Amino acid sequence: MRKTKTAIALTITTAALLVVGCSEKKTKAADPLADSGRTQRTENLLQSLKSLGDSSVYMFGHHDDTMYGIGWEADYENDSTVHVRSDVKSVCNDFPALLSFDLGHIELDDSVNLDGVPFQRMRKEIFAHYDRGGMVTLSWHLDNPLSGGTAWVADSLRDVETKTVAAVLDGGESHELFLSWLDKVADFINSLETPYGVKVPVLFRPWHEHTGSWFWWGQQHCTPEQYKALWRLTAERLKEKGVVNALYAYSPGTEPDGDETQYLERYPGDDIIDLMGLDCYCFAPNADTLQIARYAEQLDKNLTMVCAVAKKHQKAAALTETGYESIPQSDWWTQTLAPVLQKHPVSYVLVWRNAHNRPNHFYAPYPGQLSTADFIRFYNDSRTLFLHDLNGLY
Ligand code: BMA
Repeated sequence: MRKTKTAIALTITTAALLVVGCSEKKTKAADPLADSGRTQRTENLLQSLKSLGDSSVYMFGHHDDTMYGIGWEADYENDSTVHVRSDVKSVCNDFPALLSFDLGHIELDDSVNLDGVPFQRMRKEIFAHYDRGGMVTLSWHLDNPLSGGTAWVADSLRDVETKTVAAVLDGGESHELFLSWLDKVADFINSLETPYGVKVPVLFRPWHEHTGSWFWWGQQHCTPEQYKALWRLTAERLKEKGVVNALYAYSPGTEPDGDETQYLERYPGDDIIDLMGLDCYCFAPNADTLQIARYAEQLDKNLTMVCAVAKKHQKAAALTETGYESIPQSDWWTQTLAPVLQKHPVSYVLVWRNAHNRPNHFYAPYPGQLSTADFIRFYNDSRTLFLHDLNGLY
């Protein structure tokens, strides 16, 4: 039986109600544009995210949740989305409220993303999760358009790769190629139109963790102006290409260390960004208690600043990525993560993927995993929102 949740202060307008009835699917559902030029549902989702920031509850999210998990991979050929598997669901009998997918390699016209997930299946899962009443976010670990390498700067290509942002901007040698890559992203987001005529709203989160320097768009590889221009180019190109169903998330790493000026150094602007976030991981080999405590402190300090800045800028706020690889602490969910989160008005928390082909690279529990019992406690906490708790996000 599901827990009783505190009432969620979500803004629901009649026009925003999900249209999932079979008969309604046959006709084109109303999907009006708001004054912003985006669909009303997209604006409603933004309002819901902001409302979550005014309440003590937050959504739980998991990357690639329904695509694969420990010991299994979705049958990508099989069309059925009815019996979808999820490690999170196997543990608590509910889907995460938020699903996250990555567009890396869509720019190459590949049929599968950098982690082997077919884009066609991703599209299907996005529709399915929307129909279930859940929310979707998309990240983009795209390759390097200048060197042909990956999103991560390689030592052997460092001389070239650290010039990539300059190269993709207007006048740069990779500009045209990069525009064509942005167009592929726009095509994908535009293609998220249900058979009943609704463009599924998504939260797009490119250029993440830029305060570190491991990605080619990282701190040491471009100036603040270039980074901001990269964002502006992205948002403007998607708009030009007719994208009306995307919200945009800014998600630096922990390097600003609670400092607002540092956090905002490369902020592209209130006219582009809808949600301000933070990527902050728990690095504590062997469940070292001191390092776990340090993570909690770091998270607390950073979220204090991020939520204050988001409030000032009237943006939604979230813990856009977190997790403890392999979750070696049995009560990490309720004793480390939740106590910090409940102090901050975040709209959601997202943990990273449960890789099926990379030993110990998982961030959500699966049946039999050490933290399973604690995760169920976390699930039963009235402040955490899973799929069954949602009602009218759009
Ligand atoms: C990283 C790791 C990689 C993966 C990438 C994009 O954090 O999980 O294995 O390819 O994210 O999903």
